[in-house]
Amino acid sequence: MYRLALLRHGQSTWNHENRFTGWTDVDLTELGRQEAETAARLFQEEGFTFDVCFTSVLKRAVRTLWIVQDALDLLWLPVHKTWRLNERHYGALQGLNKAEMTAKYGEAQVFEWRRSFEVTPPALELDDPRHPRYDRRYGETPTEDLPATESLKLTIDRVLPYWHANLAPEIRTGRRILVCAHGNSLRGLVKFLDNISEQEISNLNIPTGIPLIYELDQDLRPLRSYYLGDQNAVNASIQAVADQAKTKA
Ligand code: DG2
Repeated sequence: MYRLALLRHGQSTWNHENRFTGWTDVDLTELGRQEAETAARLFQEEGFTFDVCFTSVLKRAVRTLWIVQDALDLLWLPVHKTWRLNERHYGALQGLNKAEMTAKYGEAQVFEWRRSFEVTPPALELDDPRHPRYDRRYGETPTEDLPATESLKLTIDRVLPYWHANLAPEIRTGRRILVCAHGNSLRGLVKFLDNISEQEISNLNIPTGIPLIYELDQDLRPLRSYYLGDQNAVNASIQAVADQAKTKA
């Protein structure tokens, strides 16, 4: 049996301000840092250690990983960073407040933007300075691969090749891997691993800073998956993500 550890980064400044974030490179809040510390403590208490780590090229995930590695005295581990684990690109919604968008466009529209499988948010213009083609960290990435918006489907289309080419082979060698990524890049991975339908995936939310463990068989099919820590707190955090776009009553 193999074990795979997934971790969404701790609370970011834009999670805190309730803004669509996507590829915007915001940092962790103090609470986000504490969440990463808590995740590390849970790993330690449950006897987890790692041989290799994977993360996105966005600092909220990278810093979460650093905090976990530091707390586990594993700063020496190899770390692979890839844009393929980045958050789903939220297009022109990036920077906008989720609850304000609900007040303006209604709950159904915002739910569709956040949780439908195939709908893409309005795209960034090609000449928008926020377009990833102007960001040097994506300099090695073919321009046609760089999104100006992404649905969950499109996110999965660029996460899965990385799973097949990098993550799965690493797991098969027996190395214990930690993947520190984002709400939607992880939803995409979970959809694939658990074979969740396009309808059902709308109801799946991943909380910040709580380790999600998969036990996998020889063919990397899930035997079981579970969050570490207090399950009431886990459920409350999942609900908070689901409710993020609600307008204040
Ligand atoms: C959030 C997810 O991404 O937002 O881009 O706003 O995981 O990087 O904080 P993350 C964003 P929702 O899809 O849950 O609205």
